[in-house]
Amino acid sequence: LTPSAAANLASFHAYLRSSKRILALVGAGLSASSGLPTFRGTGGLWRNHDAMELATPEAFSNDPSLVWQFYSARREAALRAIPNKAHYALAELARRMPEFLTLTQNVDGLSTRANHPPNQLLHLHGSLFSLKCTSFYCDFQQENNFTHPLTPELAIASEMSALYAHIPQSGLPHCPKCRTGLLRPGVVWFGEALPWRVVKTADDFISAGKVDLILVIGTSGTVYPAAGYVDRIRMQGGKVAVFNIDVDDNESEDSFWEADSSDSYANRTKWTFEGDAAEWVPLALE
Ligand code: BJW
Repeated sequence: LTPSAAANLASFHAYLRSSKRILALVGAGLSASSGLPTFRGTGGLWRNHDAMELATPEAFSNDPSLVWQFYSARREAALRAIPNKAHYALAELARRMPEFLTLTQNVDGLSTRANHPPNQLLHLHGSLFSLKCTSFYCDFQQENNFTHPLTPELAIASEMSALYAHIPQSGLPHCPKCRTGLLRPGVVWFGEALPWRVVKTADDFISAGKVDLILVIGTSGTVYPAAGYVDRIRMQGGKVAVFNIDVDDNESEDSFWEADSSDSYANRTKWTFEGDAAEWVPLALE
């Protein structure tokens, strides 16, 4: 470590030790070193499709075969991936601190697999391994379905494969309850509400007392309402620590971590740890 990096880390450690209530907001960069691609920037394309254009209800209704192949490939990649040191460090912090909560935007299940205490882990954007029936008349929902592939036809949708073949509706996952509805992944697409229970639990945590610190790990902070938690904590007087491989890039996009110049408000982005989250998070949380 350079002397300035060591001083930054020491000042963070001192504040961490004095903090009682801590939030972590995590995103795709947390799982990057486990080999899972992020959404934006390099690696944000799947077979030449912008991942953002596949994560919408419109994309699913226009081309469920394409969208299911995207999610099937991601289920496979997530099942093959293993949690990294940052997932474990967050799980460990949760065990040490009862008033610590991780808000994850990730749907890959890696925090759970790192034994993060489940009552201190909120999945803002659902899970690749949840399924829901799309029929208006059916309420079927299922969690922790790790079957892969979900249908024999979806076996063609491997992360490795460059092939794209249209799968007729009959070859896509169907609801075991109503037997007619198409199933969809239990993730939150653009324009959809986040699970209310999850939002309520996060809100209750924030209103129960001042959050001293928010750890912002591997997220571009461009997707709301998740990104809004950073400002909410800052407005309460809490401090912000950012862990990102590319801090400059995100600043230039007018992201939240170097809020505008002048006041003490901006000063509340206190620490930036530029580099791989899998390296910095364990060092910072030890
Ligand atoms: C590393 C690293 C390494 C890389 N180490 N770092 C307010 C203002 C403007 C717009 C809105 C607003 N409120 C709502 C909206 C609309 C919309 C929105 O936010 N749009 C913006 C794009 C402008 N939001 C919504 O639609 C949300 N719903 C909603 O608001 O509903 C309202 C409603 C209420 C009541 C009824 C009905 C509706 C829903 C948002 C859902 C987002 N879903 C997705 C897909 C999930 C499923 C899937 O996985 O396929 O969630 S989109 C995608 O983005 C995914 C992610 O969780 C999310 C965030 O991305 P993340 O994790 O930050 O990844 P990246 O790739 O962006 O960044 C990675 C970062 O890691 C980078 O910074 C790298 O530098 C860094 N990095 N390697 C450390 N090794």
